[in-house]
Amino acid sequence: MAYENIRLEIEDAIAVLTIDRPKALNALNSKTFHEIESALNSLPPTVRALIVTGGGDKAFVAGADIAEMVSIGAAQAREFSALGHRVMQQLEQLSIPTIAAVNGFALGGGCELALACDLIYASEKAKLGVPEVTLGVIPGFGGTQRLARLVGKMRAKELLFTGERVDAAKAKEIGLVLEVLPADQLLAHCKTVAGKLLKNGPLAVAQAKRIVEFGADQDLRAANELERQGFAVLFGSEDQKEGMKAFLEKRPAAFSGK
Ligand code: DAK
Repeated sequence: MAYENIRLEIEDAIAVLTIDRPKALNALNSKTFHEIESALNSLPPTVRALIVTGGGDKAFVAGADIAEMVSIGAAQAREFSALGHRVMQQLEQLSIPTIAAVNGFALGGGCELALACDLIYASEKAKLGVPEVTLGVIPGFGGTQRLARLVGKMRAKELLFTGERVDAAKAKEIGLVLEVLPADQLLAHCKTVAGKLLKNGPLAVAQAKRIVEFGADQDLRAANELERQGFAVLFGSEDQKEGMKAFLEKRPAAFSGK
């Protein structure tokens, strides 16, 4: 399918989704959100990891599109926010692991997009932040909640109240990104990480993701019950038999995802 504001490239089991509107530093307008939604819906089952990055050499995503938002009213804002939430949740709930390759500015909605991914790696050039208060608003795509859950309430409040950007090193220090890479190595690093995940049982990786995601919002007892159920379900899979047999036979496992 032809897209205007994004690119979806699939190399074997890894898909790379590039938000590609460099003239607006890849800002997210409604059209871009609809294209992301449709790209995510179109992923074939052979894809087992997704990398999200930004087109051009400056930005991952510089935010929601301010030009589109400047004159909207409350009703449209609610619609736009609902669209953004839907897409972020879709990304968060994909059964495959997702990796944000933050190659430049990840501000506002761009930071929220990275936060909806499972793993975040950044280039040395990256700058991250949630500057919405400087525009008289707050993040509208789940960023307040995902940020606080990732870096803790107080760090999140500091970023949200000041609207200040942090560089990649500081982002790593506060746990907002996992690692910082030279710009020309970022994508290759993300593909290497994706490649490692691909060696593992896909059903097990999907369960681990689901249980961390859903468990994080529940009390410990309920979350542990989720883990027990997920653990048991995997024992009905061919992958569990194959993984354990392969170990005992001292050979690499050949997982089928069944
Ligand atoms: N939206 C639209 N256009 C953007 C943009 C954005 N977020 N960011 C940059 N651009 C455009 C610029 O307007 C400029 O366009 P032209 O003037 O060339 O036409 C072009 O991209 C290049 O940008 P600059 O000339 O500004 O580039 P610089 O290198 O000088 O500066 C920058 C880079 C990233 C520091 C700067 O562009 C910047 O500060 N951008 C805005 C960053 C920002 O504030 N992001 C947060 C956006 S607000 C809600 C829904 C959503 C949200 C909130 C509520 N509800 C519905 C309730 C979320 C809000 C946000 O994400």
